[in-house]
Amino acid sequence: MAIPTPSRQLFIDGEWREPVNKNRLPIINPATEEIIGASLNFSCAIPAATAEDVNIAVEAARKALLRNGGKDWASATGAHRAKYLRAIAAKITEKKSELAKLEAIDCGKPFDEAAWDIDDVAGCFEYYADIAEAFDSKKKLPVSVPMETFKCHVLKEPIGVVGLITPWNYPLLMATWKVAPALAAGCTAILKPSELASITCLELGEVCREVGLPPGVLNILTGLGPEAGAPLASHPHVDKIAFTGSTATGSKIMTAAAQLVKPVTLELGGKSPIVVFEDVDLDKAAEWTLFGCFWTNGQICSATSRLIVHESIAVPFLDKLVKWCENIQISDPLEDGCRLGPVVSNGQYEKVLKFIATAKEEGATILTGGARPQHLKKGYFVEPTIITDVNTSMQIWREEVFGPVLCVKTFSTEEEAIELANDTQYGLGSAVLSQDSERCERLTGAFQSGLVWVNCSQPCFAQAPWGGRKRSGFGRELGEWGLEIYLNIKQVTEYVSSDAW
Ligand code: TXE
Repeated sequence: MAIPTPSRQLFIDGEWREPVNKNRLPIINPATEEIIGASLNFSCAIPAATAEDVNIAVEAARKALLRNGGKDWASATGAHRAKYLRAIAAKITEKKSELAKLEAIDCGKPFDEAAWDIDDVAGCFEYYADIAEAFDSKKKLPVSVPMETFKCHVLKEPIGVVGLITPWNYPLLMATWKVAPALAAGCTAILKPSELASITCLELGEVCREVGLPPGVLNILTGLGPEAGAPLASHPHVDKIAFTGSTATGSKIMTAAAQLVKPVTLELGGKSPIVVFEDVDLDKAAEWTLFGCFWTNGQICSATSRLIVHESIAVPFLDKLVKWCENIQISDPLEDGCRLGPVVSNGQYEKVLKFIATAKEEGATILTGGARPQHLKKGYFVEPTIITDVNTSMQIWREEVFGPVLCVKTFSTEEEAIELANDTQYGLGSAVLSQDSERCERLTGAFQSGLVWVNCSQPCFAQAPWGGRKRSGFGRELGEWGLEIYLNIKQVTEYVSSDAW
């Protein structure tokens, strides 16, 4: 079984380096509540970077961006950058099983889901290798202007050194959604993964070393948010911040960036609806509903965690959901057949149980689940939970839980369904399940969200834009849009007449 060596350090300027203050943070397996490696007689711990390490990493990234002698990352050809992105993809595929195991023990997601994630990581690097090959920052994009005495064109150039701050629910995949397009665009980067799940991001450093990525192009600093993330967000030589995480932290990052008028993109929380009409096939609809909410142990920013179901099918539909929930295999993520693992940490476990307790106090009914599964005495496990008798002022309807908890409301008319779906401060995803394509089209237009799923929930492709509205943030990752957020647009206008001005 792959266990990270205790010797991983911060990855700066192409090398492993001890953090300046030599501090480390223990990492805990959420399925056993043990420090990872404890049974093998060592305690695996991640280095805890601080502002001093951030300064060193930013300097390395700046040097790599604009090294003298034409060997810099920013002005290299797209084909040159693509070569490295492809090599990273190939190495990740080679290490898939090891990386999936590390992901599963670090953040608690079932091994099979972690393995899909690693496939997606390799796919995303491959995709941005293709994009990098087609992208040329020196290409003049003509702009037609109404005066013949002037010629105008646009250049799309890398934005510079970027800070990438990422969460724990898809540790390596969320990092990749940022690292791959940033590097494809010609930016150099400092990645700060979540302190709750950093191991696979450190392994990405090893992959970069093995493929010979030029020093300083990608630097990886593990550590706490306020100690390592905040100095990165407010660093004067970091040109842009891309963040995925909570709305509260996103707001802090935006405030810090605003002091320097630094661009940010934010992918934040959600409370996405799934609207189920009376004409669905109940089995298929149940599958998408459960997958949409409980995948990754319910810790997905776009989880469709508010079920809005037509009143005429509510009883048989909920019966189906409950039966399935009661049969799901909840176990150590590495056990064969595991479908639901633990949530990431003790803090998250307590938070989820508190949400359930508050829902009960506010008068909701726990239809199934609501507690730790009885057969598991250790680990941060929560049963898949379905909550009914919910009203729209309850916390469980309004706030993101980030755990395996689905809350339910019924509707009678399409207008009511739309109103309930949009009754949220968030705007990341929305799903509609119905065989009536015109109805699906109407809901697609009415949903106030950046993503819409029709007759499904959660599929995600490297080619298609991802991002939210309202308090779910702004900016789009993935696809060609994911490259644009790492580019500056430069207007060049030339006076071409022989007449004196
Ligand atoms: O998130 P944070 P946490 C939601 C989910 C969860 C809650 C809290 O509801 O229960 O957030 O999780 C770094 N300056 N999501 O506390 O704080 C931090 O180190 C700069 C939704 O883990 O947002 C980590 O790398 N950086 C979400 C990253 O921010 C700071 C996924 C995310 O941590 C910082 C995760 C600071 N002041 C949680 N403070 C999604 N949208 O997918 C923290 N960080």
